[in-house]
Amino acid sequence: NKESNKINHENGTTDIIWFPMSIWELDRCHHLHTDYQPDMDSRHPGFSDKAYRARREHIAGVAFSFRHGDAIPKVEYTPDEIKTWGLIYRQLSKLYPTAACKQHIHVLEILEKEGGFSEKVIPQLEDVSRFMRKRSGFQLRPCAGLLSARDFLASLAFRVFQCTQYIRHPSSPLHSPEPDVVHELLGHVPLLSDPNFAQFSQDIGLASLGVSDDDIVKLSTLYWFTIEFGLCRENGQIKAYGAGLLSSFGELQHALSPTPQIKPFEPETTVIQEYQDEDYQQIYFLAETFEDAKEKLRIYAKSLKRPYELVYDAHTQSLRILDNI
Ligand code: TIH
Ligand code: FE2
Repeated sequence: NKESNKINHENGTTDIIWFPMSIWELDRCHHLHTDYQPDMDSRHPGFSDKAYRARREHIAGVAFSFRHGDAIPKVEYTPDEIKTWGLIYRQLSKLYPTAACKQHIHVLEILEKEGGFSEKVIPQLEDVSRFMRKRSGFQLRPCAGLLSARDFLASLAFRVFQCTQYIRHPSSPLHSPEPDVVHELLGHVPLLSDPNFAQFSQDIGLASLGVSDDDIVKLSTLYWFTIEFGLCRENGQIKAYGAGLLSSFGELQHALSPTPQIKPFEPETTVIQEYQDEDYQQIYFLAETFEDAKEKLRIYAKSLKRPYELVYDAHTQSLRILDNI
C-alpha cells in the first residue's frame, strides 16, 4: 500500500517516504518481489514441480509468521535437500582456496570448526544467526524470497540480513537465479561475520533510508556489484567476495576466467551499470580493499538527498534524527 509510505507534516504538505526507525519496525519490511517466485515465474526451475512449490510454501510460512525478537524456527530438511546441499558444498570447497577472498576462507574455517558447517547437514538459521551476532553484530531474519530493494536495504541499516530458508531446485544445483539457503549460508554469512565488511553492508543500508525510488535503484545496483558480485584484489591477485559468486560453482569459475569485463569499483559509475539477473554477469567491479570501498561509499552516500540526517544508535538499534537547528 503506497499510502502507508507517506506522512503528512503539520507545518506543510511534504510527504516523506516511510522507513523503519528501529529494528522492531522491520516487521513491516517484508514486501516480496514476484520475480523468480516458483509459482509465478515460468523461468523458475521449479515452476512445473508441484511438490517443490508446496515445500516452498511451507517454508515461506515460517517467514510470514516471524516477528523480530523470535527465535528462528527450525526447518527439518529432507534427505534429498541435504543431498543438494552436500553436492554444492563439496564442489565449492574445491574452488574456495584459490577463488575466495581471505575473509571468506577465514570465517568458513571457523564455521566448520565451531558453527557446525559441513556437507552433511544444512545449518539452522537460528544457530548461524547467533554465530554472526557474536562476531559482527549482524543477525538473520527469515524471509520468503526476493524482497523489494527498499525493504531489503533498510534491514541492513540495523545489521539484519533477510535470509531465505528453502533450498534451490535440485535440477540446477550449480547456479540459481534467486537466493536460497545455500547462497545465504555459503555466500553471505562468512562475509557478514567479518566486522569490516559488516560495516560496509550496514552503510549501504543506512544510505538507503528515505531516499527517492531512483536512488534506491542506484543503491541496489551498488549492492549487486559489491555484496553480490564483487571482486577484490589480494596480493596482486583477483579474488571473489560477492555472495552470488561464492555460492555458484559455475559463476565463480566464470568470474575469474578471462571472459568477463572487469571495471574498477567507483560508486558514480557502478550505480548506473546495467545488469540482468538470470544468468552469469558479463561485467564485474573490482574493489581494492573493503576499507577503500567503504570510504568511496561514504562519499557517495553524502551526495544523496534525504529528508534528514540520521544517526544509528547501536545500544537501542534505532535511529536518531540529527537536529541541527
Ligand atoms: N546465483 C546465485 C547462486 O547460484 O547461488 C544466487 C543469487 C545471487 C544473487 C541473486 S540470486
Ligand atoms: Fe544474496
